[in-house]
Amino acid sequence: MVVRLLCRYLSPRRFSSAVQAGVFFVGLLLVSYLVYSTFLAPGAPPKEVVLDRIARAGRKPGDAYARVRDDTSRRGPGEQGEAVRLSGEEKARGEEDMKKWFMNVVVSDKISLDRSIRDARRDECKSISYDLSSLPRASVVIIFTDEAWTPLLRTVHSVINRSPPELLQEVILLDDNSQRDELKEKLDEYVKRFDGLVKIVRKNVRHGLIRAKLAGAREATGEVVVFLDSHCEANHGWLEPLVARIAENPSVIICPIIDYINSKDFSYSGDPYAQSVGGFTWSLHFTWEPLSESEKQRRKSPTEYIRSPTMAGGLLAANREYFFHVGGYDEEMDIWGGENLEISFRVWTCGGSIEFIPCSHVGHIFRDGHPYNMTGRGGNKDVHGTNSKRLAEVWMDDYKRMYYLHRSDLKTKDVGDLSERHKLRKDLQCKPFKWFLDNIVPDKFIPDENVQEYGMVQAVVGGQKICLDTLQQDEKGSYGMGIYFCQGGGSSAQLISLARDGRLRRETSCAHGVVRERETSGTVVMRNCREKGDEWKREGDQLRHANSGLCLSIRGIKSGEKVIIEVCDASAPEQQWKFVKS
Ligand code: UD2
Ligand code: MN
Repeated sequence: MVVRLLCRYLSPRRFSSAVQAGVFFVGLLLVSYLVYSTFLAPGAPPKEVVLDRIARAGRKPGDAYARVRDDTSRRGPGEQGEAVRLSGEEKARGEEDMKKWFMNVVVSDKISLDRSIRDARRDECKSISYDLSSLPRASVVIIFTDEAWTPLLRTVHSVINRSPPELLQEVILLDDNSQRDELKEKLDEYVKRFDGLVKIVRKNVRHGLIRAKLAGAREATGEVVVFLDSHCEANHGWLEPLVARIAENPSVIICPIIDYINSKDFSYSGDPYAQSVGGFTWSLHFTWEPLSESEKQRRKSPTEYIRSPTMAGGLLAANREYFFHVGGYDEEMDIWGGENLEISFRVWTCGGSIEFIPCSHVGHIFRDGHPYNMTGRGGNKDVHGTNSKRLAEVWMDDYKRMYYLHRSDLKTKDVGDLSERHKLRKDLQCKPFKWFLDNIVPDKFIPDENVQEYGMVQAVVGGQKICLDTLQQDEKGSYGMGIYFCQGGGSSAQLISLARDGRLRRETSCAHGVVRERETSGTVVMRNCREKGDEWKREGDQLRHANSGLCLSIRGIKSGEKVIIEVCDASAPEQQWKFVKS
């Protein structure tokens, strides 16, 4: 019966022309082949996968891979970006993982590689429509060295699941000399399911993440190159706004908003209203800073890009030609660190810009340590330091002195040949670092410029030189300012400025006088200068705290203890302070 019906249906008389018949039969063959290869062939994937493949048949590589559409009804460990809690023996194994991997791999292994996560975008982003056919295609480069299996593959799955096929040229897995067998043996087999969309490039010499990114970008064929760390999850609609912005302006280097994936329980937290931008410290570390007033004013809509002075480093997208035109990365930087500030200073001063795209979100597992060997070439145990010296020497002009305040040990250190990077800077006719300071980070405090006084703040009592000193307290939080024997040699723990505005401060922390009610002396607490910071006045050699009227003093305190403020006494040697250079 079925056969008879089929024969009748397929009878040539039904076609008005031979061409139509031909098209029909070719189509039928294709569909039968797909049905066979997917349903009947060994290891056939599930039905949804097959239907999706059929729907996409005959298009670009990888299109036959079923992209899992996020499903708010998905349930299971970690679905919807929820935390996974372990107990018993698994919990113990998970805790071991934290020491080895700095992430809980037991938890990761329990979560589907296609897990659902909540859309982290604000509503205004969701209603933007993109003309996919006219946007450039992107190569997504994921670099890794001995990454754990499931976090690495979840990165790949999330990229493929949440990128429109029209925009995804390829995914390049750049293996930076991993040693684990599963990464060497099983990965090639695994990625076959992506039907040519995922390429593996292996380096049999450890490159370090900077050269690894360059190597990945050199393999890329898309007009846009996107870099990701190997423990990310791309969020809904992450790719469209990135490529759209690059299409609009090819000389921008842009970053998605980096959402937080907890390394212990893998919960995903996205902030739709995230408004932080990148900054830096003079010791050349990356910092998060609040959005400046001027940038708030400039932006016309909450979906518009945010100009950022620097970037965190891992997650970025660029027009591939522009990326290389503007100098890629410094090939001589090793293993980890420094390249993110280098590319930031370079792009801004050489005519481009760094932007964050609020409608693009990607989650990243922030780890407390590095699960791989951090030693660079020649046994270098200080790759961040030496990489940063390269950037300071090439891009910061005389302001490199600020870096050497923190790292005087590196002043004479050989960090390799810099001539190519100097030449790049000259060829691109990049602006001086001062331009960057004046125009891109006008609020950045420069401890020795435009200040009333700067140096070690020294009192001499009984022939002994005593200086204000941070006493190695963490400058990130607030802490009581101390005193210590003067160190000389430009020890950064003792360098303090009396700024134009009367604030007694360091790079980011400002001195507050703290006096309890009805008391006539108090302490000096350093807090982030974002909280306004008290005013201090010079009176002769005294330093008077304006609010309380008390003076900075070391009466009755020893080296290693906290400095005080007390009733001013112009004749007390404990209250006479000089800013000295060394
Ligand atoms: C941050 C960046 C990272 C990089 C680094 C500074 C984010 C989210 N991450 O550190 O991309 O800019 O700051 O240099 O902003 N890797 C290699 N070879 C190596 C070392 C690392 O391929 O020799 C890979 C590693 O597997 C990972 C990526 O490089 O995929 C970044 O390393 P990380 O995750 O340890 O760096 P992270 O996030 O602390
Ligand atoms: Mn990372």
